[in-house]
Amino acid sequence: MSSESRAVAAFTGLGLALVAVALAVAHTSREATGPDARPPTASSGAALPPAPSAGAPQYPGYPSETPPSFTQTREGWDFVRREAEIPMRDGVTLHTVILLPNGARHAPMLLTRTPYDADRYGSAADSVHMDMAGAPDVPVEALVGHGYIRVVQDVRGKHGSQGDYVMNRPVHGPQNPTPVDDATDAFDAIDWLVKNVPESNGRVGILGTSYSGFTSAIALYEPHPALKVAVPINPMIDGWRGDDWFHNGAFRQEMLPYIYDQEATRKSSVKWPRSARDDYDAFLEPGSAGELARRQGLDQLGFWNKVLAHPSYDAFWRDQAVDRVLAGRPLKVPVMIVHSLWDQEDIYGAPALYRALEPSDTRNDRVFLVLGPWCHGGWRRDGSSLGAIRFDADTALAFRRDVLMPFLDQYLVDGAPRADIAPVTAFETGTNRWERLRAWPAGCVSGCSIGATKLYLQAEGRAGFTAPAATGYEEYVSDPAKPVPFVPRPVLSIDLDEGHRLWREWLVTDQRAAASRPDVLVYQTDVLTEPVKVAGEPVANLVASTSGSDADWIVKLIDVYPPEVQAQPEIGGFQLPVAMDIFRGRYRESLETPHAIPAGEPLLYRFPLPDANHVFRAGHRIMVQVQSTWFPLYDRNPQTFVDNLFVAKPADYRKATQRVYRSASADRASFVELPVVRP
Ligand code: PG9
Repeated sequence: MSSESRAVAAFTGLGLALVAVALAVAHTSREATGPDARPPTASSGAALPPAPSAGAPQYPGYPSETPPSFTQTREGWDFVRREAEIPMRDGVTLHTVILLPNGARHAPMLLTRTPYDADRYGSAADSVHMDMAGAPDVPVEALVGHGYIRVVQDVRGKHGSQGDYVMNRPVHGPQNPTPVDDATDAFDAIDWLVKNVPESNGRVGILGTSYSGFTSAIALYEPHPALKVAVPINPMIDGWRGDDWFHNGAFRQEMLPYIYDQEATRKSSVKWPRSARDDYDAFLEPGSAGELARRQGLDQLGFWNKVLAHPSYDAFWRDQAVDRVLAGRPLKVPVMIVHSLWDQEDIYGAPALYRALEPSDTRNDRVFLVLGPWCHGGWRRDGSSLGAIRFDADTALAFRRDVLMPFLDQYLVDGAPRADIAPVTAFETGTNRWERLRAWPAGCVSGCSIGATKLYLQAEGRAGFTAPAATGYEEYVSDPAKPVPFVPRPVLSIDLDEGHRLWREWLVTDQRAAASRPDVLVYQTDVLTEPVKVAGEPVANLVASTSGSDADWIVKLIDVYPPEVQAQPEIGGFQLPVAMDIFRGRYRESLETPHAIPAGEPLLYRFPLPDANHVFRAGHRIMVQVQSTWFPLYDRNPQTFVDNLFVAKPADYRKATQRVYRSASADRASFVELPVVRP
C-alpha cells in the first residue's frame, strides 16, 4: 500500500473511528434510554439522530448495505420454487411449498404434510446447493432423473398455515367435533394441486416420516381419487400403546420439551428452557412429570392438559389410534408401510398399522411392509451402520433406490414398469441380509414355521429353553431416587447435537452399564452352538411381586456378542438390545382402569415387545434383563398407588422390593415367548 493511500486510509480510519465513537455514544445513550433510565437531554451532548422511518436510511450519507428486500436469483438452480396458500373446505388456507424440476411436464407429485415448517424445504436457507437434494425428507433418488414435483405443506395451525392446531388432529368424530381433520385437509390439498399445478400428470403420492407418517397414513381414511400411493414411514399410530407419548401406560416424559416447542407458538419459535446439561438431573429434581410440566408452563398448552386428563387408555386415546380408525375400511390406495427395527420414537406404529390393514389386502398386492435396520427416520440417512452395529452396506440407500423409487414410480410415473417388490421386504439383523417375504411375520420365504418358544428365566442368572427345576425368585430394590438411566449419563438433551446422536442410537446402546446395576436382573443362556432366529413379536411373561402398590416392569431381550470379535474388536462382549419395552403395572387388569397392586403377591404381567427379525448367531448368548425404572425417558413410578401419577407428591415415591419368580409350574414361571423360526 503506497504512503499516500496509507495516509488516506489512516484519515478515513480516524474519521470512521470518530463516527464509530459517536455511534457508540449514541448507542450507549440509546441503551441509557432503557425503561429505567432518564431520557437523554441536549445537556448530555448526545444529540440523537431522528428515529429512522421504515426503510429510509438512518444516515443517508452512509446507508445500510442490506437492501430493503432481496430477490434470490435462481440462475443455475435445477428447480423452481412456488408457494401457495391452499384453501380447505372450511376456508382455512394451508401454506404449501411446491418444488418443480426445471422443465417439468406431466410430472408426478409427491406430497408431504408436516408440522415442522414447509418453508425449510427448497428454500435459500435450507438448500445450500442448487438442487432439490437439499430438501429434507426427500428421497434424493426421487428427484435425480425421476422428475418428481415435490410438495410440502404446513398442517393446519402450524407455521404458515391458518387454522387451529391440534396435536395429531383426530379424525372428525368423538374426539374432534369439527368437520375438518388431516384426512379432509389431505383430500382438499390434493384436489387443489391436481387442478392448479399444470406441470403435473394428475397423480399424487403422499409420503412422510413420523408425524408426517401420521398425516400420510390418515390420508387413507377417505382418499382423494388422485391419491395413487401412500408411504407412511415410522408413523405415529397410537400415542398411548407404544408410540410417542406412552408405552403401556408409562409416560415418555422426555417428550415434554417436544410438546412445549410444538404447541407454545404457531411457528414453534419458543423453545423449552433447560436447567441442566444432564436431563437425569433436570427431570429428577422436580419429582413428578406433572410438576416439571407445571414449572415450565405447560398448563397453558391444550395437548398437555389433555394428556394430564387422560393418563389411561380411555376413549380419548382409543378413538384416535390410527390403526383402529383405518382397520376394516376399504383399501383404495396401495400403501408401503416403512418400519425401523430400532425406532426410538414410534416403534409401535408401523407394525400396528400393517396388522390393521393387511387383513383387507386379500390379493396381497396393496399393503406392503418394509423392516429396515434403522433408527427413527433412518431410511433417509446413511444406513451402513447404527451406533456400533454395522450392516455391511448402505441399507437405506438400497431401500430408497431398489424398493421405494420403483414402488413410487409404478403408481405415479406414466408408463413406469410394474415394480418387483415383495409384500414384505425385511432386513435380517445378525446376518445382515435382506429377505423378500410374503407376509409378516414370516421367518423365511417358504418351508419354515414360527413357533412360540419359551425362554425361561432360571436360577443363578441363567436363561434356557427348559423350565427351571425349582421354584424361586430373584429380587432387587427399586429406588425412585436412583432410577436406572436409559442411556449412560450424562443424558444429554436431544436439542444438543451430541444429545441428538445419542437419542437416535439409544436403542442399540450397549446394555452392560445396566447389567452391572444391583437393581437390574440379568439372565442369559449358555453360548449358542446353533443360530436362533426370531421373527415377529417376542412376548414378556413376567411373574413378579412388589412390596409397593404400583410398579413398572421393563423387559429387555438382548444379543450378547462373544467376548472377542476379531472383525470388530470394540464390540467384544457387546450387549445389543433386540427388543425392549416397559409395562406400567397398574394397568395389568385393564389398560383403561388402573388398579393398585396387592403387595407381595406374585402376579403375571404379559406384554409384547417390539417386532424383531434377528438371528442370535452361534457363539452368542441370548440375554434377558428386568428392571423397574428407565429414566428420564419414562417418568418414575412412585411405586405407591396414586390416582394420577402426573400429580404424585414427593412422599409418594418410595423404594420397593421387587421379586421375579421362576418355576417349573406354569403359573409361576417367568419367560420370554420367542417367535423362533424353525426349518
Ligand atoms: N416422533 C415425532 C412425533 C410424531 C408425532 C407426534 C409427536 C411427535 C416426530 O418425529 O415427528
